[in-house]
Amino acid sequence: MPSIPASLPTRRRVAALSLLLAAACSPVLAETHPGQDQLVREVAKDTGRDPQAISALLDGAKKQQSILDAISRPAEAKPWKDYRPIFLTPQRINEGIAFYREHRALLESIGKQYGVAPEYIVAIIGVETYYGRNTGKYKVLDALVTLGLYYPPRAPFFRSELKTLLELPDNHLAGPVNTLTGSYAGAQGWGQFMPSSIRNYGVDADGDGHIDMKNSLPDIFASVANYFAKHGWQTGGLVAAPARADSAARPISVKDSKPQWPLEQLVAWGYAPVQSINPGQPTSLQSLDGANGKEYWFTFQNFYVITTYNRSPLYALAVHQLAQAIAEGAGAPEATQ
Ligand SMILES: [Ca+2]
Repeated sequence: MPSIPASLPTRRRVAALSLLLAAACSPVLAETHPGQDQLVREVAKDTGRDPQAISALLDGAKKQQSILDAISRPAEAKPWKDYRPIFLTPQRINEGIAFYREHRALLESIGKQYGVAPEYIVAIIGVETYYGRNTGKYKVLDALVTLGLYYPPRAPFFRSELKTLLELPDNHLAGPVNTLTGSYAGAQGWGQFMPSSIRNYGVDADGDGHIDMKNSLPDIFASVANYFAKHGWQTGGLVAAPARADSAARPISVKDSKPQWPLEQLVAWGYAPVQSINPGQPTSLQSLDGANGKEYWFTFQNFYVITTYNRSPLYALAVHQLAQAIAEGAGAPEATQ
């Protein structure tokens, strides 16, 4: 509370004091969600928007138990042999090939512009949303309010995403904030971008002044390509390649998929490439339980980039294999691979 200058005449001091008291004593409206008022203050300060309008938006959001249940479920720890068949189905491959063919000109032009092989753009949206079919049924605002304000284990991350959502300019979203739908984690559109990814990597590729991750294919393709490019995708670089382990191969476990040895080091440890690869190529290794036993994969920078989209190496390998199948089926240009 600000102090009242002592130099004011008494009458005015009394008036000022009663005003302050009135402000202090006015009934505090209970917030709909814990921490809502503080969040509203922050968003209003950052954006200059009307706090009442921001608060009204949040008042309309609902904490949903189904979202808390979904995020609390133990992480799927499927082995590769059970994970791969979910994504590498004939239907998903064939639809990917048809999708690539249908949008070939746009995909290849955007792929070229960003230096990203277009089949990986298609594979990402194929794995994330089945080529835009399943973009999620949860209200994004409910998802981020629930996880940002009612789920302490991940609250810092999701509260920050909620704040970003509330601060995004209108022309970064597919519609009014309270109408958006997405995953239980608040990811939106064909590429399932979180609000911070829309802010940092979203692209208005069709030039209509609007980043629309749900209704504009140019925006969707370019945003995914831009995400990859900004995370270090190497144009024409390798993603993953099968390896053979000899019986004395040194067991390798890696913390993440960042390439950390020249290929020849892994060769010295007992892993041999099946195809010809530059011995100096920065490489990492994945050992997976495949349908026919142990599988070994050399992985490279572009594999690591896919894991920045989703940290699971199984996800990255599924995207890679789907991309390869689509490229082969659709006759993607080798120049961009
Ligand atoms: Ca646009």
